[in-house]
Amino acid sequence: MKKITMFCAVLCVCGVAQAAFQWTTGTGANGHYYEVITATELTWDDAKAAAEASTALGLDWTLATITSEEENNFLSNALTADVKYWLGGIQDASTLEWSWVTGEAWSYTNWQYDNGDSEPDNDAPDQYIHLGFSTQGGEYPVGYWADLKPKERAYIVEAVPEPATLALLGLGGLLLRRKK
Ligand SMILES: [Ca+2]
Ligand SMILES: [Ca+2]
Repeated sequence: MKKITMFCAVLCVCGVAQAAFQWTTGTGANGHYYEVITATELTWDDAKAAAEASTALGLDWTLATITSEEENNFLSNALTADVKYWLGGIQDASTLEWSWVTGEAWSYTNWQYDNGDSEPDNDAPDQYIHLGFSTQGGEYPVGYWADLKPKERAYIVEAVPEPATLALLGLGGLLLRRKK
């Protein structure tokens, strides 16, 4: 948690962000904002919709994508609740190809592999990645991925700041709610 800069989104009137944090230090730091939502568990589709409807910090949010080992470690270290989290990964039901909701390249993966029971097991209707997290270890060790049945779960969202938005935040974010 030391590497996480915490922000209090006091200007957020709706959407998901209540305590977004930014990845600003360490190898691979991308400046993106993230929030881990555990208070309201949603289905993957509803979590995706909630993320994309958010206007928190004046940014465009999506379900989080993990495209490097560093990002995987950063987010794993940010998790505190012993639950499973939706990420923005989805599998094509016919081709079984995986993709990120953002269109980012599908390259880095960190699928769970435990005693010969490997993920993704493509066991329909498992089709959405979750970032496994358990303080107990075992079936879903911290930071490992699995495709999982689309029930209600916690989720992680991500936003890419724009330079203009950062400037506004530097001024206190007072302009974020100005009328269109
Ligand atoms: Ca990402
Ligand atoms: Ca599975």
